[in-house]
Order: sequence, then C-alpha cells, then structure tokens
Amino acid sequence: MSLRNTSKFLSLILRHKPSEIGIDLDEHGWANVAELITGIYKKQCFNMAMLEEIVATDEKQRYSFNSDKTLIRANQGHSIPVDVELEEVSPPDILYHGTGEKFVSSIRKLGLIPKSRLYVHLSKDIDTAINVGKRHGNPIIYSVDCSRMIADGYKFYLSVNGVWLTKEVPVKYLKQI
Ligand code: HQG
Repeated sequence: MSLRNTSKFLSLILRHKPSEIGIDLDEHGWANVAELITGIYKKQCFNMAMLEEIVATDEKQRYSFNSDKTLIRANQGHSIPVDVELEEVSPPDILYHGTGEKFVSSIRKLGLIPKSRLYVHLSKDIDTAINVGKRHGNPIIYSVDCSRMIADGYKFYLSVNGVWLTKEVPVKYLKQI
C-alpha cells in the first residue's frame, strides 16, 4: 500500500473507526502510538518511520503527535465524539463552504449541518472551498456571514491545521455565490 493510501487508512482509524485495528481513542482523540503501529502492522508493513513521514508530509497537516510521540490524533474531521480541545476563535467576517450540487436543495431547507461529522467545516478562501466541494461532484460555494452569526451568539473554532468549524449554519447566514 502506498503512503498516501496508508494516510487515508490512518484518517479512518483516527477520525472514524479505531475498532478497525482493535484500538480505542481517549476522550481527547489520542491513540497510543505503539498500539496503533502494532494494529496497522497486522494488516500491512508499517513502522514508526512511516508514521512520522505521513504526519510530516500530509498536505493538510491532518495529524499531530504529543510532545514525546507516544500519542497521535487527527486534528479535526472526526465522526466519533472526542474533544480535541479546539480553540474558540473569532472568525473573519466571511468564511466559505464548498459542497456538491446534489446537496443544494436540502441545504436550502436545513442550512449546513454536520451530517456524519461533529462540525460543519468552513474554509477561509474560495479556492479551498472549491476543492472541498469537488469531492462531492460539481462544486457549489456558499459564503457564510460569520459577523452576523457571532453577533447572534454562534461559536467558531479553528483546528490546529487551519480548518474553521462550527456546529451548524442556518439558512439565513448562507449565500450561494
Ligand atoms: C453537506 C475534508 C445535505 C456538506 C475537507 C458536505 C473538509 C448537507 C457534506 C472536511 C447539508 C458532508 C469536511 C444538508 C451540509 N443537506 N447536505 N442540510 N449540510 N451538507 O465530507 O465539509 O481531506 O462530511 O455541504 O477538506 O465536505 O477529509 O464534509 O458536502 O475539511 O481531511 O454534506 O473533509 O478534509 O460531507 O468536508 P463531509 P465536507 P479531509
């Protein structure tokens, strides 16, 4: 398996399904590195050097080690309920959300909801949002009126790898652009 595919597998384990290799995450989303390597090794050749390379070279900086590299977690994107100690940060006036055309009619009714993840993911620029949207087909971009949401008491978080997160975005704060 290529390192890229192993990275996708790591994302499945650390965000969605640690049971796939028989491990657990703690309440802050940390997996024990020794257990993780042993678990992945049962499926494919894997070692600490490969894990370190994935973490260092991941284009979205999806993973973090703790200081002595005995623990590892995904920085965001989870579907399982863990508290990765996200920082609550005041957002820019406008953020963007890229999605697929097929979701538009539902978004018009319900606004943005996290679906299988813990948060709605927002991007700081349109280009990033287009790339996120393309994962779901023909991309559609919404702008999110964060200044109004903040004034109305909504909270925003910034993951350590720069993804903006919020619990939901009701329709009135969205504009298709
Ligand atoms: C859509 C990637 C119907 C939502 C990216 C999205 C991101 C609705 C899809 C991160 C809806 C969920 C997350 C509603 C929202 N009705 N559809 N009311 N509200 N949706 O993959 O934001 O590579 O869970 O628009 O870069 O696409 O994995 O979320 O299209 O940061 O690290 O439901 O995943 O990062 O899809 O992507 P996803 P997302 P990674």
